[in-house]
Amino acid sequence: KTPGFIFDLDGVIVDTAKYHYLAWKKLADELGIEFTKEDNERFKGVSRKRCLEILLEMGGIEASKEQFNAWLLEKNEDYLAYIETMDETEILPDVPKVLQYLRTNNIPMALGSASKNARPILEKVNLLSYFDTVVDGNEVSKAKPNPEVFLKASEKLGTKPEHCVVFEDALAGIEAANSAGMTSIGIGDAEILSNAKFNFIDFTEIDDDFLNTLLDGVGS
Ligand code: G16
Ligand code: MG
Repeated sequence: KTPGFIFDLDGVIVDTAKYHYLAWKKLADELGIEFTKEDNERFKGVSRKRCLEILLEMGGIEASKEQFNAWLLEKNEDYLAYIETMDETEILPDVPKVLQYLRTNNIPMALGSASKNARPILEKVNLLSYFDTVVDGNEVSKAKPNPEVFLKASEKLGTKPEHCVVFEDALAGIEAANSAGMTSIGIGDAEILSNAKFNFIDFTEIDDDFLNTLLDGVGS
């Protein structure tokens, strides 16, 4: 049985975390909330709505529903302005190499992201065509570490969860993959992503041999 490969977007395929940070930082400054790059770590893989809830908790700010939604919109408009000029140069190292290898071997591939902007970003960096299906923040109601996003991706790929491999850069995403019963691969700091089945700093460390091991081991 052929395995299904599922990729997170931010932090795995492209580094949009820096743009999310700039947009949250701008809003935090306006609201008089201190917001550092370390704080931004907690926002990785987390839905936009949940991020704003955390930010307001940090500042001890209560907001009406209208105000809350206005700030959500403002953050997203700023974020969209930052990603407006994104292109292929922002793809993380060796990602196309891995996608191409899997495509050559006819491996079904899905995107599994918390972002509602996933599709336009994939279009900008010219990688949309690699994915058989895209499951993003518009389709899921339960955020990572809930496995909903990855279970939906495996369903759309027609591949059982135990035959799926997930590439993730966020702790919550690794937890989601593990509780879905999938093979989790942490991309980034192995100490932070210690519960991943395999760890790599980035895709430059992933070679064809390792991919072949996955193809043999997970699909059988
Ligand atoms: C990404 C980011 C999160 C971001 C979320 C929602 O998730 O890691 O920081 O808050 O998407 O993004 P948007 O505001 O564009 O809907 P992932 O799952 O791709 O890492
Ligand atoms: Mg991510």
